[in-house]
Amino acid sequence: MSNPVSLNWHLNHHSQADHDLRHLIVDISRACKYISYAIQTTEAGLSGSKNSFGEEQLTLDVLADDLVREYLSESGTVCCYVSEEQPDIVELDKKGDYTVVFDPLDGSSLVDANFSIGSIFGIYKGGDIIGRTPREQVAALYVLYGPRTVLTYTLGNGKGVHSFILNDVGEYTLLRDHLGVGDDAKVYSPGNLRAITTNSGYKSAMHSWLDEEKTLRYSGCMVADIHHIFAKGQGIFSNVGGGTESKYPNGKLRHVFECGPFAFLMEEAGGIASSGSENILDVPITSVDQRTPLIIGSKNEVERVNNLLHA
Ligand code: AFP
Repeated sequence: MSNPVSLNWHLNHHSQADHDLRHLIVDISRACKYISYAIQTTEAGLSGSKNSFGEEQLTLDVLADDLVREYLSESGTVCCYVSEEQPDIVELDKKGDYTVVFDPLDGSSLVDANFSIGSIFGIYKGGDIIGRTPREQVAALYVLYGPRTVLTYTLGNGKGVHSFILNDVGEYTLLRDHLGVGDDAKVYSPGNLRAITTNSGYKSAMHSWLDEEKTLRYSGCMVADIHHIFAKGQGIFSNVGGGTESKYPNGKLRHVFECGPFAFLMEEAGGIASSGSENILDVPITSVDQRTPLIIGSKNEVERVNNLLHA
């Protein structure tokens, strides 16, 4: 029996990642292995914030943030990072070449329901990300903690999008390589639907999906919902805003940690990500907590929804 392809081998031989970037991605994958284990073994979130001895427990999102920080600190390749759990940019190793942006636990409000959740990462070369765009990422990856744990990464530049499964002995082995997303969508995944009360364009998009009898798949965790598009090779996911008086006028999602990394992965797979008016990869980062509307997935469907949003 031939050996399965490991993540490290794939980064090295297929994607020809440079030495530090390869080690950084492998270090991130290790942190996620422990996050996956913590999700399987802790009762935090499932049982409330106290353990069986009545002691306060760390919530899973704080635990996940600590684990990622620990591995990034040890890697020696990271000059700074930006986490959805931290208010500011955190400086690490002055000699490090990379900035890592991440949401350590996306979908944390779903933990008590035992739904799938995930982690999202974008990697930039150099220090300051303010004023730059997500197109400048040199890698993006996400880990989906579902019935099985799956990691998907890209280095962009035509090197493809590849998925790995965490096996029973704690190794990531190749599941599917060169994931592709076709131009037309049969499946839709509409987030922040509360916006249709004040956004007539979004309401039209929703009605068109119903009229066309497309298939609804929506879990409330964007990692799981966008992974569905990569797994099926088609689909559309949206999270757009309502009027200026609504709770999320720009949609609920963060540009830096959520929209940017997924846009980088989606474009590499042949799909596209839009803010409704611009390619997400070209929307400049003005602050770490900036929100952007997101319409992502099969090209023709994203374009059709953009037109409805502006009609
Ligand atoms: P939580 O991390 O608070 O659970 O939020 C998850 C999320 O940011 C993203 O993963 C979902 O797609 C989105 O929120 C769900 O938004 P709606 O509840 O408005 O559809």
